[in-house]
Amino acid sequence: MLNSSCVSLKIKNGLKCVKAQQSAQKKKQTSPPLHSPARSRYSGVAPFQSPLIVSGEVPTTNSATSHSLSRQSPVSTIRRMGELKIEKHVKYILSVEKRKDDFVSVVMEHLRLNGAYWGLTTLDILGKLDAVDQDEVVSWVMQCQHESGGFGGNIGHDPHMLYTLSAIQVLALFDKIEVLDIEKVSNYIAGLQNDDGSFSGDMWGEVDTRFSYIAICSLAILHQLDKINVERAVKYILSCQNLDGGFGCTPGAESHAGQNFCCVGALAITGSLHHVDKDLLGWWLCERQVKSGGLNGRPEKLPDVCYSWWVLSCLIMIDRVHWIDNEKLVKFILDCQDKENGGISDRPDDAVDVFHTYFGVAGLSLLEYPGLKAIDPAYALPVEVVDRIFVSK
Ligand code: 3PZ
Ligand code: ZN
Repeated sequence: MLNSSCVSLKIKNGLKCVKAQQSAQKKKQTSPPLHSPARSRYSGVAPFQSPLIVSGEVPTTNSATSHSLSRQSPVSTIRRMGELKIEKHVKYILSVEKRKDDFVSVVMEHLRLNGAYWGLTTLDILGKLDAVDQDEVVSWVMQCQHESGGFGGNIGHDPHMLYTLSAIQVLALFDKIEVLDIEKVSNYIAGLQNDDGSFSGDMWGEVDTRFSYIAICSLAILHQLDKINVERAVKYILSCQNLDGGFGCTPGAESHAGQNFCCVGALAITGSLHHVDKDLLGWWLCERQVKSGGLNGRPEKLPDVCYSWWVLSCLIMIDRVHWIDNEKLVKFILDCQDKENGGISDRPDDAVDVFHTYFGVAGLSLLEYPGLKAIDPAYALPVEVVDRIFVSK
């Protein structure tokens, strides 16, 4: 038994080396290093302690054969890879926001606060956040708060960590964190930490590394990380890393792309990424790219636009984004657009929704598609919002 696991580890390490060599070669040939703030913030330093990179710094090299895109050279990039229908997507998001009683809204009723975060963050990345009535949104968000301090998915719904982070993120987008009773919200979140360092999602107690991320991200934004035991939280997250390099929702659970984002994001925010084997994790992540250029969430599964975010954000945080073909991924995401009515779907020719529109646009932002605001891979908020939270205080 011992032997077989050693053998499989050896095989994996062997493959990993091949992959690393291939990637290094690929990098030499085509890809200049990138120095944008979104990409460099997490190289081993806790951002809330000392952000190293000045916003607006541009890549020093740029060539027509480069795999990486640049916000500075839109014309050639768009000509080569197709066009993001920015105006159509803005219209689509605004129309979903207004349609409160159709089928999508009925399905989404219980997670409306998540939906608001997806839609509003998309608008902000597209430069159109001012198209919504800020006071109306802020007032509605605050009506979703429960007396416990947590937020429900809609007015009158039970509080849960999932909606509490969305509430905080939406308020951060509008620079309205100050309307919160920070003591109350952060006590709600901190109260959900368990003795082993893990977090439950609500009072009913389901444990999942998703909730570790939500707690750490929320408390970091509120400057209240000292309310929890960060060391134990990190130790718990590390105990969820598997031999294949990926992370699961509890110790021993199968590696999954979404869970990787939560674990890697939480480690990035707490300045703990030096604890992970980045080559091994990077190997699992870059194996997610399939022929069409899209990324899947687990081996043998179909690609899906939302994995562009879960996987790509991790690769950027661990500095391995050059291990996948960026240009093919851009093309896959652009192929998932509804070019007539706006919106992005999970894969080409499926029905669009707000969730995949957000993750598609956010993925393109991570890939530095021209004309989009940069998004932070750990906080999943525009870099300028994150800078406002951490640099100015
Ligand atoms: C979708 N939810 O459980 S859900 C979600 N999925 O609430 C929202 N990729 O059918 C929308 N799949 C669409 N608008 C899908 C959010 C899921 C993720 C499903 C999905 C996405 C492939 C199958 C879980 C953050 C929060 C929640 C999730 C993930 C991350 C659905 C199906 C499920 C859900 C909602 C609607 C329309 C939209
Ligand atoms: Zn999806």
